[in-house]
Amino acid sequence: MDTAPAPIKIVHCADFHLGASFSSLGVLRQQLRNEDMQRAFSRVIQICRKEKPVFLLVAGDFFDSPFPPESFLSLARDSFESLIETNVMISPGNHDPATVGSCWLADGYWPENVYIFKGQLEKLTYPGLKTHVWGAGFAESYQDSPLLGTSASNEDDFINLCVMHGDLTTGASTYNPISEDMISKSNMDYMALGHIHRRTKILRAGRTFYSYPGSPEGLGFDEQSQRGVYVGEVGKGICNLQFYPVNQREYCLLELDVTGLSQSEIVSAIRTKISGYARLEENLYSIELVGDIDEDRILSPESIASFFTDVFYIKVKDRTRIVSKASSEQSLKAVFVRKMQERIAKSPDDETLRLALKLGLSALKGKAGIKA
Ligand SMILES: [Mn+2]
Repeated sequence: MDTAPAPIKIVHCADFHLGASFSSLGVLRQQLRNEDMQRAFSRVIQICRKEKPVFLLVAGDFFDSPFPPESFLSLARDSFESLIETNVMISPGNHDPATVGSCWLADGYWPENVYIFKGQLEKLTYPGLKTHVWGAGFAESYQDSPLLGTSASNEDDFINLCVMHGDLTTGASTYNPISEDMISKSNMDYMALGHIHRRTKILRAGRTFYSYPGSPEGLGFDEQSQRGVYVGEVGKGICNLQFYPVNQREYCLLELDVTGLSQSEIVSAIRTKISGYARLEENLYSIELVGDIDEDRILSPESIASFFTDVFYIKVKDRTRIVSKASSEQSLKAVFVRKMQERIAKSPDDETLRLALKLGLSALKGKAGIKA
């Protein structure tokens, strides 16, 4: 009599983007962020050494490009090779597709325990584990037609895992569209997905569990909070995965209403806000100053930021509204203020517009050289 297969241990990661550029942070910090990426990846390898998963499922965009820097390439190869008890299953994504000449197609480069899905859906069978591992990979940067399709349906008593990079959507996508309906019809036990950088919980469609673990190290201020991988057991109708954080730093996007505050009050309000973070010196902060500022006040984001040399990175952005008594008047000054505020509203990132408004106001107020 057939017995149900025993649950198996897996680690699921995605969207490392190793080799990504952090040039907006400056040369020194870019180098340090590269080291962070290596350390976050090495954390995952440490977790694998300790937990000894049967499969490490890598759901795409492992590298930021199909031609990654040699340092990341050899780190990946040597690390994977060291996991002697683990099968590393890689599904290339839209950033690191298995194109001709890509690292994924390099002859004899990857160790024996690494399997790379290079295109359409495939199935690998592990009879001893009563497990099938399905996977597909991007062969180009775009993939309009679903790689999952309907061919995956399988009714046997094996555990069915699937690793894939794709876009969870109800409509079309150029990044391998995957709908809940397709997941539900796939009859997989677990789908290890990548592409969406914000972590999901363990979700379920029909009898299929699925998740996006998100990027294990944040890549920008739209990738906040703790980040990591999923670790645990999956089986027939069983999915018991835990989130393990591996990120080295956190991106923190904060907003501060500075209406009525002096510069020193702004500085201490920012200090209070960031002191809520456990490793506050390690993080990257983007502080947006909002609220109303009187036309006579000069707000200097650079000078405010200079009070925080103890943190890894801080950027202070002026998003305040300049309030001028002239706005309600019928005068040249009033027209100038209104026109400038319209332009600032359209391009809030353009610091020169704010400066132009302030300089214009002081010029109009000063009436320099005009005799009464
Ligand atoms: Mn990605």
